[in-house]
Amino acid sequence: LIKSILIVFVIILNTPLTAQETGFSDLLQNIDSREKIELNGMWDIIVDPLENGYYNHRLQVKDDGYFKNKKMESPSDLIEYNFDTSSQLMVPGDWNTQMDKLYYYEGTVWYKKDFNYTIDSNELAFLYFEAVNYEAIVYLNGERIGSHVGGYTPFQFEVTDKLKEGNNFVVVKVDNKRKKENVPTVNQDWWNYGGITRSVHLVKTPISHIADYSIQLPKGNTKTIEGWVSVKNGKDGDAVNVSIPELKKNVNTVVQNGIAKFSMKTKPVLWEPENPKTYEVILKTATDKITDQIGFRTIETKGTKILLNGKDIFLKGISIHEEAPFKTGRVVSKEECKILLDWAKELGCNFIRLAHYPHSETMVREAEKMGFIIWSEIPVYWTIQFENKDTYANAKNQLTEMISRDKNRAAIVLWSMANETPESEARLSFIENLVEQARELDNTRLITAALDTQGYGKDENLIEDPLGKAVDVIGINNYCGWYAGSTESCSKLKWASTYNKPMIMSEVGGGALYGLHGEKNERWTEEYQAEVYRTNIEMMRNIDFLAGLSPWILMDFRSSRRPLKRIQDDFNRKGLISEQGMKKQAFFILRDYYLNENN
Ligand code: GCB
Repeated sequence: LIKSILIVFVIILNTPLTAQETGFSDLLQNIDSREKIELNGMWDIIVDPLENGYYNHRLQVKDDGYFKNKKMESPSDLIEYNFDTSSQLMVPGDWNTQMDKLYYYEGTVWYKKDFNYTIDSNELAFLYFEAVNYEAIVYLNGERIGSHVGGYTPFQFEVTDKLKEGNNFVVVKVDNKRKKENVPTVNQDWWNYGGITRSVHLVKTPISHIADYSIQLPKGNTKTIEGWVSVKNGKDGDAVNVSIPELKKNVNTVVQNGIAKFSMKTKPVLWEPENPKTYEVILKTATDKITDQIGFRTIETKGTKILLNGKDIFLKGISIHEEAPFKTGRVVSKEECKILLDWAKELGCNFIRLAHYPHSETMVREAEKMGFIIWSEIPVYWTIQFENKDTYANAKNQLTEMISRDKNRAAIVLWSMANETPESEARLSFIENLVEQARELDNTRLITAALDTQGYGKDENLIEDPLGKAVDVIGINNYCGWYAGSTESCSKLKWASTYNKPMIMSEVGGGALYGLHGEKNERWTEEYQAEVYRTNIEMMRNIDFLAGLSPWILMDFRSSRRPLKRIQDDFNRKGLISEQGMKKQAFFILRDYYLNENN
């Protein structure tokens, strides 16, 4: 027993990383395990299409905009807004599906929330937003504390000195106007849901606290758990303890330049779809303690194969948008995540592509528990401004925030840099630079991008996009039988690749209105969609470098590109399941393929 009790290694590695060297900001990791005040619920809102609460009539930024949350003090006061008598919206949530008049709205909405705070001189406080689409300017007690761009990743501001004893108010200017230089750009095939779409917290930490950590197996090594813990407001030599009780491992290390590195020899049971094992990992400093559930696995490619824990795996997947089942709008709860994931399980999947932007941390964690391998991507979608340096900085920031948040999730094996981007020199170097950044931040996972089909309707499609060189796994979006070629032609379509790399058919499919029946050559019928699946599956059986697929898509989702009355009604109908949860015929075709073929 004594032998089996943990051995304490003090490992001070001679090349400590600094916070800068990890490439991440101080974004707090694992906010669920922190003490916090929830700021969810009803927020007062003012819809402001002219941004009257921000600019004066000369279009100069006001210093007494709506963020001041002013109230009339005497009957003669002129204040042309009042949060207290305004409408309200639920946070988390999009505004489009909460208020009829905001269904198509793209612009500014001001959000305000009051909360109570008791000052404690031993703690720091952070306003933490899980996501706001698209641009957020945040004010606390009337003072601007910062801004953030990008609709699907978390951000935070330390606000300790700005909080007051008792009542405080936070105001957020949320703007989802589409702009050419944005990521995504003006053109996207999903609804531009605006709002504070994910949860908001006031997170409390000790002054010297654990900000961030990375704890995973190194590439190709299943016998060493390695990582670092970044400690904010500590000093060199501060002790950090990392333990994994179930593995009887307990390591002491020390902080140098804000980071404590550690390494432990151990043989964890590896995370895999059939056994999504995670371990409780406890991180301690003299003042702080964080607990997380972490899984361990390796992921590599060998020729055209993907190897999970050294074993060849075929990814039986489905693409998913963050669209709420039954009510549409953004997914806001764990229950909604679980409905989507249960459907994917029923379909026989071991893999999900979370398109086209990072989904919520809840989604990723739930999927990990259920054993789904995950592809996670940033919204570098279609023709963004590849020449624009600011656009690059924006994309890079979204990539960094995605990896920062999810780097400890074993379920994520693929970071996707882009979707269907048009070939050009500028696009190539833009995405190559993102790939480089992703590898610098995380050299344990695979990098991919969904490429456009190259050469429709021929007998053979050759994959030769130069971007194929930069990625580990090639994603191909291919719509044989829908956008090009007849359904009969798909079964005969051949594929070749100039790269000796695994290929995932990251999209394939066609549309159908649930309940619409007819001949298999009649568009929009379930029979047509089923035939698309049947013939494309035949095609895929013949691709020897195919390592998986994630057809488009699990459930019908709202898109303003889809106006066809009585069929689309603002929905992309390529779902295998309708937005009301009804399974179409194609669902069962794909399910048979996943359950019955020995891939
Ligand atoms: C695509 C896009 C996806 C669209 C889909 C479609 O290639 O990647 O975002 O929704 O096609 O339905 O056209």
